[in-house]
Amino acid sequence: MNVLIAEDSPSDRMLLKLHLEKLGHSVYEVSNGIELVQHFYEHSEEFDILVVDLNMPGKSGIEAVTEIRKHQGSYAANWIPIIFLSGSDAEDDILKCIEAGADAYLSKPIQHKVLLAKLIAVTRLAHMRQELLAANSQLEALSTTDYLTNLPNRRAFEHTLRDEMAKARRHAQMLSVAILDIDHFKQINDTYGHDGGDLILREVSKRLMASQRSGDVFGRVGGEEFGLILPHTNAEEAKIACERYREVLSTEDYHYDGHIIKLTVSVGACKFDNDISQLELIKRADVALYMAKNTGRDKVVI
Ligand code: GH3
Ligand code: MG
Ligand code: MG
Ligand code: MG
Ligand code: MG
Repeated sequence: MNVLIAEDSPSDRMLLKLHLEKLGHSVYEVSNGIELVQHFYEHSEEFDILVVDLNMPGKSGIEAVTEIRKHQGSYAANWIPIIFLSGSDAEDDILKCIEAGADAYLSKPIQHKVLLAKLIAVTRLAHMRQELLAANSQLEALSTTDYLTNLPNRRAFEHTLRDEMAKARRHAQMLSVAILDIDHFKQINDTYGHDGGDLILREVSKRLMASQRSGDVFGRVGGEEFGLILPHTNAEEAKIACERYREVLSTEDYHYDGHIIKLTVSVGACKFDNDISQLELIKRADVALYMAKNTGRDKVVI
């Protein structure tokens, strides 16, 4: 286990570290409550167990642990096992520590087997937390990834767009957005079946990814529609980038079940302006796409 210990007394800290290392754990040390909160927030998921001294200058163990447990919504913080450490055997102190969010209480001087026993108990909790964190990140991946193409789905795409728009505003940077739509895709489905259509969608995603300009973000935002985020890109550069993606997708034939399939795509793009909303930005790209569709397809309109 990776154990973060917070203890202000250097000699107690050293002793505790020796005990823990003897039991095969990796130890990281801080010397007060302020450092504990800060270090834990920055590396929550790297630690499995916290061992916290009750009395420390600046911020006490109880204050620090109360703060950590209040970090609502973070599984990493809510479920980290915490062992309190104190020179006091007072009933009130034991109760206060557990109430603040500790899972075990250990009095100093440390008795090796008592420490071992408490560690065995909280290691069970630590394993449960690890499973919770893993399940949570799996869920996160599932809820943001399009299962057919493995691209970010619409939700993830819009989330990234929101972040990129905020960045562009904050740093006065260029940004463009595009929607790329396969032309007459319905015909492909009608001719080769839904499986043929699916294969095309996967192949289009693959070719997009293979030709991805560094920093560009793609997402599958509709059935046969892909969203493109082009950071640091003005309208002129967006036109060039989108033309390149259009060409990449339409130059080489696609192959399905012995058939040779040709396709083209239309792209509507739009540059970001400081006072534009996300909805409006997408709408403008959509209007441009509509123009591309109505003026012959197989083109980029910006
Ligand atoms: P346009 O050039 O105007 O874009 O014509 P289109 O045929 O591409 O557009 P339309 O919106 O008429 O048809 C899109 C089709 O995409 C209809 C829908 O059944 C199909 N589609 C949507 N999602 C999927 C999918 O996941 N797999 C497959 N195979 N087809 C899909
Ligand atoms: Mg102390
Ligand atoms: Mg289409
Ligand atoms: Mg259509
Ligand atoms: Mg469409």
